[in-house]
Order: sequence, then structure tokens, then C-alpha cells
Amino acid sequence: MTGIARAALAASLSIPLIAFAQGWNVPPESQRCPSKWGAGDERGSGNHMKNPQNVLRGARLIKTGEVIELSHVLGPGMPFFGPRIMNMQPKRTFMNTGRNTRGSNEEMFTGEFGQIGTQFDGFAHQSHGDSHYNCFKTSEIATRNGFTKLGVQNAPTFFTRGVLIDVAALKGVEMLGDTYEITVADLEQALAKQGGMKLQPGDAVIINTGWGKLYGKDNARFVKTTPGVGVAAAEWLAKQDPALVGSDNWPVEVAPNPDKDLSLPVHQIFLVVNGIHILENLKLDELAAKKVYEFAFTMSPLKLYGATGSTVAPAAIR
Ligand code: UVW
Repeated sequence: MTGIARAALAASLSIPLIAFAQGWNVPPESQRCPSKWGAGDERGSGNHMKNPQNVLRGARLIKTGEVIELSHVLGPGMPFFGPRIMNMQPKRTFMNTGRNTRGSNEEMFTGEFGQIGTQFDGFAHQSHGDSHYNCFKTSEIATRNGFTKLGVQNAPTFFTRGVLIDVAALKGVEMLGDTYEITVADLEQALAKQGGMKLQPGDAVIINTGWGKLYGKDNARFVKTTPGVGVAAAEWLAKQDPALVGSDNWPVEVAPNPDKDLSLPVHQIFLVVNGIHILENLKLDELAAKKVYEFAFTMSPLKLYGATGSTVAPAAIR
């Protein structure tokens, strides 16, 4: 049925058009609030870090002590989403007096510090209209000094089991296609191929699309579109109850969405509907090349009061 036919039928039956809408829609507040972590909760999936068993599960995966960094360098050549910027001005500050002639330098930084480079998204970042995770309202929490609720300072230090799901390897390619939608079957088959792995609640789930190979090399293509998880895969991942979901692309999800009437719906599925943090622009080449599918994942988002996210430098330890 076409959109026009749907609208006509809805009008003739005097029922809301939304009842006829096909595909995914943001669930009403009555279905998603209070969150499973309780009314007023601001931590969402970060609450998994209150369970010491998750930390110990991660620690038990450390066998060799090898650390693999998962972040890109913030600096020249990095891609930006839309008009975001990074401007860092080093300051030759002063030379101290005294016979040790101690020089002291610092830098002035302007930029969307929560939303550039390898970045961790908090719950003030996205909303459905005026309504965020746990139904906090933008109009009530946004101030010039930061969001009074859901600021990224609420996020914990993450130390838990990390699982790499290498979808590019499953498909036998270096990089998935420009708008490839990762499906539930892709995730299940990749886990099966990686030794029959199973996700567990509290995992940091990291998805390799190969798209990160473009980061800093072909930035125009990197941000124009991207392969990533679609709505069905995101809902499946949310059911696995992860501590976070990350990927080597800029939004974790496929973009543009195949449903042209949806703008980055997976951002809402994770951040707004389910209170699950996401992690973008990961550097996964080394992890994927070494086939490290299970590891201790560690990351501390910055304690930026009232911010929507944080640039981060996560790592895998095995
Ligand atoms: C948006 O801000 C929509 O994108 P991202 O979270 O990917 O930076």
C-alpha cells in the first residue's frame, strides 16, 4: 500500500495514520519508561559495571598482557561528521625562574569534545522529540552549563569482557559495502564462525565492518555513508543486554537507513529506548588482523559535566 493510500484509508476509518505505518517506530514512553534500571536512572547499560562479576570475567581473559589500542589519534587528517571541528592551539606558556629553568607548556582546545574522533555517546546526545532515555526532557535538563541530567559524567569506567564480531571477515571482504545493512543472521553467523561464541549480559560488543580502513585516508567517503547494523540487528543486540556496542564506523549503524523516512534510528534504539551506550570510530584493524575475538575491554569516558559524550581511548587486553 502506498503512503497516500494508507493516509486515505486511515482518514476514512478515523484511525491514526501511525497504526498503518510499516517498519520501525520509536516505542511510546509508556513502553520504555521507567527503564529496566529504574525510574530516574542516568547510567543505563553502565550499571553493568556495578556488578563485580563482569569485571572479574574481563580480568580472567588476560593471559599474555598484550594491550591493543582501539582509538584513532585526535589530530591532523581526522574525519568530522557535519560541521564539527577540532582546534588545538599549543601555548608556549612560560619559562620558570630558578636554576632548573623549568619550561611549562599547555594547549587551548575548542571542538565538540564529546563527539569527535573515537567517541563514546552518552544519553543526552539523542532524543525522540523532547524525550531522552528514561523520559528525561530536553527542555528540562538542557542548560548553558551542560545537561543537568544524563551528562556523560554518569558513565562508569568500563572493564569487562569484550567480544569482537568480525562481519567483514565473515563475508570474506576487507570492508563491507558502502550501505550494507548488518543483519541478525550476520551477527549470529560471525559468532558461530568465531568458535561458537555466545554474548553475555555486560559484554562490550565490538563490530568490525572494515569501514575504519577509510578513516584518515578517504574521509569524504568515510562520512558520506557507512555499512553498519540495521534496526533488526540493533534490537537483537539490545536483547543481549550489553554494556555497550561499538564499531569502526561513525554511527555504529548503517547510514543512510534503508527506510528513507528514518534518520539514524539505531541511535534511538540504543541510546533512547534501551539506555545502551555506543562507541564510534573505533580503530579495529589490529584486533581484527590478530583475530582477537575475546578480550578484556577497558575504557574510562571523561568526567565532562553535563556533556553528551566523550572522546575516548579504549583498549583491548588479552
Ligand atoms: C550524530 O550525532 C547523529 O552522529 P554521531 O553520534 O555518529 O556522531
